[in-house]
Amino acid sequence: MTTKMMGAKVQRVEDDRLVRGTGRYVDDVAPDALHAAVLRSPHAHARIVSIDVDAVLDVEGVHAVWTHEDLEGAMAEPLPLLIPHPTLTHGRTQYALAKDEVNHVGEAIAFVVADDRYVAEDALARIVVEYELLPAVVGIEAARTATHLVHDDVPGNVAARMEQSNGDAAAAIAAAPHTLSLDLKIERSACMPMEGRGTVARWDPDQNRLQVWTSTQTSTGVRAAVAAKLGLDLGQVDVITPDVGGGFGVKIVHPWPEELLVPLAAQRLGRAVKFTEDRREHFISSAHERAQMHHVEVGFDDEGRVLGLDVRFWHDHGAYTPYGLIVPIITSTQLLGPYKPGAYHVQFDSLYTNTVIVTPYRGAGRPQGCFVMERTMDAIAAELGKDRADVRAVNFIQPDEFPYDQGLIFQDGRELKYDSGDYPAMLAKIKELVDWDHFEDFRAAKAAEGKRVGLGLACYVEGTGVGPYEGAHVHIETSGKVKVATGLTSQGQGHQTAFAQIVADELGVRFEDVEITTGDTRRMPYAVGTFASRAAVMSGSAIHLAAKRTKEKALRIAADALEADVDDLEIVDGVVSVKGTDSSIPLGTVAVLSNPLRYAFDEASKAATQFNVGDPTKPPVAEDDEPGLEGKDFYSPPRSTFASGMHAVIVETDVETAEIRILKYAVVHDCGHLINPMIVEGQIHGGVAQGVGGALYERMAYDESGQLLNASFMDFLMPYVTEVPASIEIDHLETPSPLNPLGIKGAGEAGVIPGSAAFAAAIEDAERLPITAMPISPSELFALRATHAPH
Ligand code: MCN
Repeated sequence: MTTKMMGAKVQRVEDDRLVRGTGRYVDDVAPDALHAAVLRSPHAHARIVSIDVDAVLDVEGVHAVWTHEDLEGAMAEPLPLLIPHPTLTHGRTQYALAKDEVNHVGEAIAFVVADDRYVAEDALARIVVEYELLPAVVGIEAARTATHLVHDDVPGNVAARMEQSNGDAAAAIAAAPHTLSLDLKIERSACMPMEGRGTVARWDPDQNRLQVWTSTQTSTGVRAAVAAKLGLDLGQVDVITPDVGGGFGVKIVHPWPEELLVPLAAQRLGRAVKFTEDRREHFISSAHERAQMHHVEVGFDDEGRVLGLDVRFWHDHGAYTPYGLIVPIITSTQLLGPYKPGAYHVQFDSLYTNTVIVTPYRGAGRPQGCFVMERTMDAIAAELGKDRADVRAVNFIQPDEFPYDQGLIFQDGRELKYDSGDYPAMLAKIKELVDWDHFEDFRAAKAAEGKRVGLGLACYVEGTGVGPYEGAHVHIETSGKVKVATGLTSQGQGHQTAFAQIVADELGVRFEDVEITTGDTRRMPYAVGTFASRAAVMSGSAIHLAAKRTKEKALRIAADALEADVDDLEIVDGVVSVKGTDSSIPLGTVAVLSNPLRYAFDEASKAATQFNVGDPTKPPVAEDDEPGLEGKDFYSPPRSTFASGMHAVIVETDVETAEIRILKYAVVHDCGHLINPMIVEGQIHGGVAQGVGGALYERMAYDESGQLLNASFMDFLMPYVTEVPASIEIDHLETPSPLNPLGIKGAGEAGVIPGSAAFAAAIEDAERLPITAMPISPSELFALRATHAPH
């Protein structure tokens, strides 16, 4: 019997290659390419009076220098606004190269192509730009006062105001026996993939075709943007995404100016052209996220049951809104987590500031929402003197209440309806992992040693597997090897392994015989992309369906060859056989038979032999089938599926230095049926590391003039292996999703979501001080101690 692969802890097939340094990234492509470099604004807000590029043209080795004036047609128009929303009345996007005005330090102004990067950078230094400086709007407070405007025609710096409600929250709060209000803040941060952005393009003048290699989360998105902006047919553009050294959201197609300028340069110059982002560019000209301020009003009963919840928040959107309102909408809808408040009202303002644009960063608005909801739960427990886990439990949606409708509209425009989950069971598991009920004994023992410890808990849900669709193509070769293509891309999630597991199970072939290709529009031109923890649900389901289709075809052809009934056949280890007999045929031979060249199967030698005189009245393959042993299918979900999780952390806060040490980190996670628990746990580890960064270290330190003061790894504190918990205890719960054939939910972002909420709770528990803003550093904790009496 073939071993069942779904659910097995299979070692990732991609790692050997990547760890040995034989991965192939965009920068490895086309070593003969010309190099591009970008002149970026040194000012946060300025009008461009003039740009003089004359001195550049004399530089030896320079092939092109462009400003906005050199762009034509659609390239001279602003970049697309990807996800428009009716409430986004003042959406703005940047130009590929700034026209008239710059709105953040790092905005692209001029583009140089030269023999190499050194020449290109030297050439940039010769460009003279005259600026008229304008006042910079930095931070949410400055944006709200609207003393100065980022965009002249956007009153109050408000890109959009949006509200949603389920019930009358104000009335419920007014009538509640207890009320509280909280002000909560999360600072701006960003993802830092090891590989920055990068694009290479080559124009083939004979075929009028463009080939683009780009480090992206969506090859098809780049293809569509490049074709539209350069006035080409989709069929003239191939986008290939080789290995990607991390994306974490920043590589979802924007498209980035360089992803358009590089192909244009390749087309205009007839040479391969390359752009590779450096780390400083990543800080000042890619994207950030997280910065939000929230005001919460909550009304609750004696048990801590939330009767009414009103959340007002302000989202720092940076200089432009390429992604519409996706991040604050996610906060506003997924903030509710596993809970069912009696009534809920939420309103947010999305504000422009003269800082780097905001696009989704792993978790995308959920870490903020989770922070708000979980701080609220802790505040309720403190107010009532109740156990923090008990307060959560009385607010949980119960297992028999699914599907549960939160009465809101999700970011995909569909109803916010949770499909499945078991939050009470999850709470029981996480309590066990950290010995919740005996924590006071632990605290007392530590106190006796003069140490201060605290325990924090945070719960969340995550809408995953968002549509509209993903597809897959499965092809069985005559060798019996199975080649599978799906259009979304991989940034390190282990798709080649997990998807091969799905194929091996469905087709009955050996895992080793399956090869997965992602992110190549030549193989799969129709696809959406890898973001929003959607690959497992979307491509996983499509691959399963395509494999099923291919298997059915294989069985039809094999039945013909073996003169057996399809229902009597089975495929094990890549061999089709008549159950209970020794009559069999390898899948590779079935592939041979599927060829219209009309082969015959020789039962004695178990080989396919070609003959030319077969019965011309008989179809080459089984009735109604197309030739070739392959199958294609697409999967489109009815709505998102809701994964969930709970994290608990135990910290020690140094009594003298306020240093925060992690003593234990535990996770219970439910992403439905697990394809590969080892991969999911790896995803959780990575997410927790980013959660630790967001809670304790990472923030973008802008000064008042809009200069980013810590735009390097010397100054921006990312947790190293020394700061991440050495061991993270993980337990799984599997409540299958009824929305897809494999019963899976996404897992890619889960680890990061509750980080700030859990650490804030643990530090508050250790210190008996209100923690209302994250991240928190030892010096900030130290200062808090000085200004607050412990509660
Ligand atoms: N998986 C599984 N069983 C499940 C669910 C998922 O075995 N029930 C596996 C999947 O097969 C896949 C991995 O877990 O190999 C993550 O699956 P999924 O939740 O579908 O997430 P995506 O593959 O769509 O990845 C996107 C997600 C996001 S949104 C960000 S941001 C992120 C993340 O993945 N960026 C990453 N994880 C990352 N990991 C790496 N190494 N690099 C990034 O840039």
